Formats: sequence, structure tokens, C-alpha cells
Amino acid sequence: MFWNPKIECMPKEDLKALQYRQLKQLVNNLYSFNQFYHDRMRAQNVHPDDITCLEDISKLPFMYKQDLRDNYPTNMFTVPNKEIVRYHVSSGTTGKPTLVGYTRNDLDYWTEALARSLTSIGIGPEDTLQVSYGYGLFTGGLGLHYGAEKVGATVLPTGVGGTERQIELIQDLGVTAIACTPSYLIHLGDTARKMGVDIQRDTKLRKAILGAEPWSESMRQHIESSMGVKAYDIYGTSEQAGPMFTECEERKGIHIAGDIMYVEIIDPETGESLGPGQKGEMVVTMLKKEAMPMIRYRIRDLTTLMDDDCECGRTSPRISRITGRTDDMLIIRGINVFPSQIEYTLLQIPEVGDQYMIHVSREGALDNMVIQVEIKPEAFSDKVEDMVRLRARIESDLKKYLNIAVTVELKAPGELPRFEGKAKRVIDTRMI
Ligand code: DLL
Repeated sequence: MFWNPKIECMPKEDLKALQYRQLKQLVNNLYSFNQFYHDRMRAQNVHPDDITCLEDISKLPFMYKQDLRDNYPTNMFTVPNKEIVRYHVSSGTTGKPTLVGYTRNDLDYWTEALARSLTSIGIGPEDTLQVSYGYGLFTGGLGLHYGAEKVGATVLPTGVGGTERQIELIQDLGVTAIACTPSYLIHLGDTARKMGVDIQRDTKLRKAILGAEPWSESMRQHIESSMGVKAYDIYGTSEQAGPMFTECEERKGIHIAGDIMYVEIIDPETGESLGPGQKGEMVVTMLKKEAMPMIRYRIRDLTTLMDDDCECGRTSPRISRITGRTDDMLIIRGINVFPSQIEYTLLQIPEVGDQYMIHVSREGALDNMVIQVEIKPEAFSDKVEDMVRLRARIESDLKKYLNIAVTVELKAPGELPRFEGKAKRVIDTRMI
């Protein structure tokens, strides 16, 4: 039932003591040996000696995604390059992505976190797990892959797409569990129905590990009643390592392995710490991270902390379902997209003017993004072929930078709405 009972069921006071020791060591090291953290702490007038209990973490400065961008690609790394054994890359806020580096130990505790999580939902050697998260620069595929191998499950690394083939493999190989985004699972269910396959009747698929994008209890009910699978929430971000933490069989919040990550919830406006049950922004400190430490990193996800006992017996704190973000990041088909990235890309194209609108909608189960772009008067032509060619070029540039296909609609100069106050450039009509 437990992967690592000594840690997972540790008395809460012992866990706090362990976290304090880990924090103290982290802060001492970074203050002494890392210029970035040293300067940040000095600017906030805080010295490692000021940290005398776990709660003193609130004296330390915050870290932001902007810090990763300012230090791109590797200036945030705290180990020599020869100790880095892998990179993953996620979306940045403008042209440059966010790069995450891992040492061997970083990969090991990431895998351990997933092994604990998968065990907590009953996945083990008897299971065949289809990993339908993207493999490659995205952390979803490889993260789940190694976690599942660690617990002895048989892994089927399909990645995203080729849905009909994925459904055939689910049938042929007796797949018992799938890991993918909730919207992809709904799409897979719809496709199966069209193929005449009833997931509940015709397959052994019984568990789904769903995350990487916001979803809701009503989506859970829809998935469970239409496909006969039990759906579990999985959470993580590339800055932390990747997907890491899931609900247990009780499904009353996502367990956060306290020896790996320390969670605070703050008021996003004032930065004040909030107590259990109060909704706010999650701030994380990675207690074991070597290649790219994170102290008080502002993740931007909104949630609440639960520290009551869970019936599963794990003593780790839990977070509730992510209900939104404090920034404007959009998640389109599981891929993070910042409106500022779109703007940055458009501004590189000489024919494009300075007005654009982003429309996001859901067609069936899948997200759709249409970007309306005004073009400069001198670039405007009434020859259809010219406009078609320009549109294709803009679509291809956007695809290159955003990693997802978007539809572009060209607009004549002056055609898009102007705003007197704050421009509203994103219209998101997706309902979750
Ligand atoms: O999405 C890692 C991941 C892969 C998580 C597979 C779960 C499964 P990023 O691309 O860095 O990493 O995006 C992280 O996605 O800050 C949240 O806003 C959102 N997110 C991730 N999981 C959930 C979830 C991966 N279960 C960003 N519910 C996070 C809601 C989620 N939002």
C-alpha cells in the first residue's frame, strides 16, 4: 500500500523537524556558494542565522519565473555542467523558454515521488500503464514513464496522438491504466465510441491519471460514468521537476511529499502567509533539488492547503484541486502558452501591426485557439494568394515558438476593437 512508509507515514512533528533540517542546509549552502541567492537574501536583509524554525521560511525572498528567464539558459544552475544529466523545457513568458536541468539525484527523487504516488492509487506490477502524455521536452511522458517502471508496472509509451491506434493497443495489450490530460481522455472516449468500442465493456482500462491542465469534479464524473474508469488528479510543474504528486485512493486532495517539497499558501496581493483551508497562491521550496534549487518559488497556481489526517494513513500535507492561476498563462491541449509569447512572436513579423486578439474555445473535447491579427496598411494586399501565404507564414512562426498549431485570421488595419482602458486581448470561452 505504501512505497516508502517510513517517510510517507512519519509523525507530523518529525516531518517538520526533517523539513527544517533540509531547509537550513539548503539556505546555508546557497548563501555561501550561490551568487543569485546570496544577493537576493542580502537585498532582503536576511542571513541564514535568521532561520531558526521552519516558519522562518517566510523571512526569505520569493523567486519568480522572471528569474529563470533573466538567467536563461543555465545561470540558475548550481552544479557544474558535467553533473547535469537531463534537460526539460517548458514555455517561458516571452521568446525564451524555461529550461530545467536535473542531476542524477534530481531524477531519482522525482521518480521516487511518482513511485509513491502511483503506489497510493494502487498501480503496481500487475498493471499495464499507457503513458499518453507528450514525451520529449515536456516533463509528462518521461516523468510518468520512469515512475511507472519503478513500481514494476508495464509501460506502454504511446505519447500523444494516433488515438485510434492507442485504442487498439488498449484492447490488444489489456491496458489497465492511462496517464494523459483529462481533455485527451475525453477525446479518446469519443473516438472509441465512434469506432464501436465501449471502454468499460471491451477493455480492461480502469484507472486514469489526469493532470497538466485544469479540470473539475464535473469532468471527473463525466469521465467516470461514460468510461467506467476511476480518475485521479496528478499535479506538478516543470520547475519542480515535472508531474509528481497525486491523490490517493481516498481522493480528498493531492498528497505532497513533504520531504521533497515544502508548500506555503500566500495571499497573492500582499504575500502574507495563509492558513490551512484558505485559498491562495502556492509557493514552493524544493528541499532536495540540486541542479536548480527553488526557494519560495511563486508557482502562480491557486489552491488551499489541507493538513487534517487522511484516512489512507499518509501524514503528508495535501492541496486541493487547482482552481486557477494568478497570472495569464493559458493551457492549450496541455501546453502552456503565455499571451506575451504570442505578442513577442507577432512583433518579429514585419507585416504584422500592433493589434491582435486571442480566442480560445473548446471544440468537442479539444482546445482550439484562433489568433486574429491586424496587418500593416503597406502589407495589406487584395491579392488572395499573398494573404494566404502571409497567413501560412504567421501560423508557422507561431507553431515554431508555441509548439502548438493555431489558426490565424488576418484583419485589415483598424478592424480589431481598440480599448480605452486595459486591453482585453484574450477571450477564453472554455467551460470547465
Ligand atoms: O504540466 C507537469 C505535469 C505533467 C503535470 C503531467 C501533471 C501531469 P508544466 O508544463 O510546467 O508542467 O505546467 C505546469 O500546469 O502550474 C498548473 O497551472 C497546470 N497543471 C498541472 N497539473 C495540473 C492539475 C506540467 N492537475 C502548470 N490541475 C501548473 C490543474 C494543473 N492544473
